[in-house]
Amino acid sequence: AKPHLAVVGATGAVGSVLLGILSERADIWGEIRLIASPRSAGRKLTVRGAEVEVVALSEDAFEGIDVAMFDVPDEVAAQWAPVAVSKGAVVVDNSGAFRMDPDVPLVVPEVNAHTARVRPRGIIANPNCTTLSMIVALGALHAEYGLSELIVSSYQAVSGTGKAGVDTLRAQLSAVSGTELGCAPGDVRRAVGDTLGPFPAPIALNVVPWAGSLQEDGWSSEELKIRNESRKILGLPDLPVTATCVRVPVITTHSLTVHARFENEVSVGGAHEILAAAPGVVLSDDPAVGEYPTPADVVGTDPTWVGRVRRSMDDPRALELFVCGDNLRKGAALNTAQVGELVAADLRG
Ligand code: 11C
Repeated sequence: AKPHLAVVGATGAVGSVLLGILSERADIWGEIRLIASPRSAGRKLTVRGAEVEVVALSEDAFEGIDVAMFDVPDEVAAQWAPVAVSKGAVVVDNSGAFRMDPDVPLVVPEVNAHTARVRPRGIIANPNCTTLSMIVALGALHAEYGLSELIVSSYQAVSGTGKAGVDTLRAQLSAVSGTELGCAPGDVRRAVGDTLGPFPAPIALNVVPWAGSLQEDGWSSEELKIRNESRKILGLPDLPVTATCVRVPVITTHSLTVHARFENEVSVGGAHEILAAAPGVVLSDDPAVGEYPTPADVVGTDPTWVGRVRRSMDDPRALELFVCGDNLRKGAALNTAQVGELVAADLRG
């Protein structure tokens, strides 16, 4: 029999992308039950071409469910994932609640699929979208060259903060469009007024060196997630990792510049071969004809796109890369769907 699936948080930004992805991929599921907060219960959403009524989150909602995909805030996942497990489901959780728990695997199928089989708590965690936007490409290079240090900067899209971020950018873009704003000190701030939404500074005509919450010594939570999650996924607990996270006026698709140092000497030709052959990666690297990935071209696609591959001028063991990934697809919903498929295969034995 086909396993039954629950999507918890079906009405959210990632949840709705997930329903689209489940409708496009091979149909391995029996029932797909849609679960959301009581306020969304009764709404009808389309999945696999059919309308399905959303049910309210409750213990009973997990009755008969084999796999539950969670796309909800950390505190909701922390409370309800164990409930789903107690009802017999394996949970694939896209929140930050369980990622660093040593008894919860943090899985990216192209990089560490084998870790999904050992899940003492019945929970598998899905990484943060910024980590996910680069890790498939890095995993492929690591497998060949042995990663020894990572320095990254992110250029993160506003949909990483959900609908509020997207609405804020759209509102601010209309406030500044067709004007001369952006050339005099303070004029963008005056134009956007108090419509900052989830951002600490204007996001239209601007870049903001901040994502997430303030942690010790001036680091942001997002920067620490990149460090901790990359180490766990790659199985390199002592890997030196430095990240600087920046929000940019892009709706969807995170980008990163990457300085990756390896145990062994690298070459651009070798890196090209590895990346071109890596499942889930597209190499787009011919600057002579303007070929490199940009969010405008990558949005809506599944792979991790890599361009601007260079060997560091002063270090024959280091590569510089520019990487883009759709933060709502591979960065969230697609990886969740892929991990769910691994679990389903496992359950079928
Ligand atoms: C952002 N990466 O772009 C964040 C959103 O830990 O899953 C995802 C936060 C998380 O703001």
